[in-house]
Amino acid sequence: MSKKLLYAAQMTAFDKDGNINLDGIRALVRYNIDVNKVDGLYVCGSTGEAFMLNTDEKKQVMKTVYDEANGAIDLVAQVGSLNLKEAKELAKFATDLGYPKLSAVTPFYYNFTFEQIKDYYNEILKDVDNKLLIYSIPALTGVALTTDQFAELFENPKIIGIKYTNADFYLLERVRNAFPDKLILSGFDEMLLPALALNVDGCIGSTYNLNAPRVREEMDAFDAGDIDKARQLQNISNDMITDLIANDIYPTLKLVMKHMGVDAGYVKKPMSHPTPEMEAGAKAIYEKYFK
Ligand code: SI3
Repeated sequence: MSKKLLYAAQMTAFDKDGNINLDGIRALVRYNIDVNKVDGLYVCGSTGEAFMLNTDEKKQVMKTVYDEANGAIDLVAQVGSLNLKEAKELAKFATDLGYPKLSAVTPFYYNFTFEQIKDYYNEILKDVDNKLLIYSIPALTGVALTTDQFAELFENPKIIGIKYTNADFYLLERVRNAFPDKLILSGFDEMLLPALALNVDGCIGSTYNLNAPRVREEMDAFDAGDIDKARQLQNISNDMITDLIANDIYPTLKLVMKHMGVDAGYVKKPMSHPTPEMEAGAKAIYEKYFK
């Protein structure tokens, strides 16, 4: 078994009208535990389409995942929101449920100053007894924290690490070396191998819902020093990720899951519902990489 941690980013199943489908969510959790054998799930993140959910829906997702996992794996609740009151409410909700870790995306859209970002994290954590991973995803938020800024955020002892979804490997090297005791989880699935080389603790990603066994093998090969094998496996994964992105990744993840026997339903609009071409593309991805 790999010493590196493998987390799938939990998807949210919806019906055609965009209502959450709790049975679909449960089925996804079961698959990740029983078949993918992940170490944990990242709940209500980008892959969970959480930025399109209302507060009550986020709570239902968190509770459903928590109940279905039943203590079998680690769980991280992403509670970040532009509505700080909501972020605090979700942090308390997830903590009271029993989530062992929280995460929060850096606040985006309004070009917040670093002082405001720092205040946001400290506020989220003020009234909860829990730990938190900073969710850093500059390509979507426009917020690119520096090593010094991470250091300032880590002054809060409840902030234990970073979900690092960033292609800046110079920064990753700086951050890894500056904070050897922090938990750093790589967020771009297609860049896992270079992130492993920089000594991340593991990974969180959307494509691990489908591809976890291959990724576990890659991390085991890396740990065993078999870099050629790890590179070959990353190459297959990246061919698959390229095909997923070309076919529209969010709906296609769900379409491929269906071929694996898990009905994950639909994505939520304004994301696209599947066209016949997309369905054919998903079938081809399943047959090429998973059969
Ligand atoms: O749910 C989450 O927040 C994630 O795990 C996000 C994760 O970093 C994914 N990024 C996005 C924007 O969805 C990746 O897993 C990504 O889908 C993958 O690397 C393909 O580009």
